Amino acid sequence: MTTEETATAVPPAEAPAAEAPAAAAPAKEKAPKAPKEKKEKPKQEPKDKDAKKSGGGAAGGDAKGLGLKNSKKDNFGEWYSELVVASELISYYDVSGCYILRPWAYAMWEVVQGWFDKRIKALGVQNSYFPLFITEDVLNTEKDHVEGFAPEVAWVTKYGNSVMEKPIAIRPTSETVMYPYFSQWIRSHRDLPLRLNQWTNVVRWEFKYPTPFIRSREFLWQEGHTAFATQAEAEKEVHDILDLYRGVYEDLLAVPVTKGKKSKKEQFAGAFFTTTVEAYIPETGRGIQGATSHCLGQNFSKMFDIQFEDDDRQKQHVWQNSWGLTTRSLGVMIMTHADDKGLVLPPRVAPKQIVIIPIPKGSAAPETLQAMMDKVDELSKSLEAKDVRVVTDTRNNYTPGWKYNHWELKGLPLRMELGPKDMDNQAVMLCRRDTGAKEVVKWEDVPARVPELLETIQADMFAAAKARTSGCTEVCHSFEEFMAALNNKHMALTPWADEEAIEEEVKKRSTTPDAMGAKTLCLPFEAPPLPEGTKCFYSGKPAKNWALWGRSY
Ligand code: 87F
Repeated sequence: MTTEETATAVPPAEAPAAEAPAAAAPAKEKAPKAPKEKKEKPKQEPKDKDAKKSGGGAAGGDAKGLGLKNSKKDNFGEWYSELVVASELISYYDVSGCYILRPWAYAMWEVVQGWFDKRIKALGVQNSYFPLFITEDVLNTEKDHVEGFAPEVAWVTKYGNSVMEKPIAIRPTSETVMYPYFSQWIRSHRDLPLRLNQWTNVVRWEFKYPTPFIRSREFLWQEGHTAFATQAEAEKEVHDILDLYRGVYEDLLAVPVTKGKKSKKEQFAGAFFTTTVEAYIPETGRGIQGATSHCLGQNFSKMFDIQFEDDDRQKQHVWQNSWGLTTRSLGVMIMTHADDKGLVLPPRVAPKQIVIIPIPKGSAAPETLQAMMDKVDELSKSLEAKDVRVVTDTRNNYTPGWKYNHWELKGLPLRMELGPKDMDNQAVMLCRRDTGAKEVVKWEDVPARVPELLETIQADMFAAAKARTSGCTEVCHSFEEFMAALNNKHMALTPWADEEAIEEEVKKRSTTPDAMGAKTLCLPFEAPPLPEGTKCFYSGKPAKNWALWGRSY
């Protein structure tokens, strides 16, 4: 059991809360263009109010008892910045574009890691670790592909007071780090497939406006790098991994994504082809790349001389893939589900899935109080035995109302209340974070009902997000329809003749004084039929496939 307990006794619901203990926030937080973190301080509740009705006021909240000052609908950017700090996911840091992932955020990253790691190992991938630093010479082996990215590479140029003889790059990605060793380790077909992954940080000195999780100069990710004897094996893996990425988003984070291929213009320059999962944020009307799985073909094996001897003793270049998923996934999940009261976490990724809050009467006799506390303990243990992640909040210096707001801000999928009436009825009240729906459950039914309800919440959150995204995707057959969809903050699904020059033109023509141009997010693998004679929405030429377009992050 995890408990937020600071003392054994619980305060009466109708008594004003005592002064809060100091919150963990440091005194000074530099947050360039972002809200300052506030010290957590429980609001005092009126004496005569029932705890269930009173607002309390969450950490960083306002007097009305709402979790956040900004609203998701009216000022999305400010809402998001305020949310990630108030819910204790992020602290701003004095290097611009870098953020501290606090335990609440890191615990979710660990869930994502655990989910994905288990599955790639089942496919035969092994974890390893390669160094953070890259010499200039090695980075330049891949010059053609690095060129476009060069402005983002960070360099170490000094140690102590001395200037480095040769500056050393900090990895923005590890192709150039790993592939020289692939070349050494792969000799014969018996050394294949070689399938490595690493969980690391990377640094890309971006100049676009940074956003916690979504775009930061240092971020956490996994990068998979694999080598095969045949194209068929490599291509199979590209799709296996892409489906795992879909699983991370849809099955774990309850975020709908579209699987597809990147257009030639949008794919990784070093790739033979790039596949992607694309998500969408309705409030901003922008698509966002969730993760990518590349088939590199033999491009890198030719550059890095990675060859094997086949059965006939013939030398052949290996087929390679690379694939990556970052902490951005958490940002997309947060943006998708959170509301004006705070985070709304899908049960499967929530570090804690249910909070149990006792609500004793102020006048309760010590035995009555003890009986309630014993029940909290018993219920908690019975849920933990079912692998439910439980926290009990028996702190006596916060009122129940304040606690409700606090745990709503943190996004716990369920709250369990246990008051004097519930004790009499041998029941608890369960309250859903996603819908606010409440239900009374008998004590004996709790261990079965809670896990079932958590799965229902998970499914309902995904279904709701999927319905929102589907409602924001418009099939367009002309540029006029296309612009109307974009201006409606929607994505456009169009028949497409797949011409790079046209994609450039569409981007330019869809750029307005206050909105960026649209690009292809992907050519979806699942799309409506494309009857013979269907014309490209822009050029009028015969369409080759469907393209999903949108303004994007
Ligand atoms: C930034 C600086 C230098 C992206 C960069 O997508 C190089 C690069 O190569 C760079 N930003 N990329 C492409 C990364 C390709 C690939 N690497 C492995 C992935 C997935 C994981």
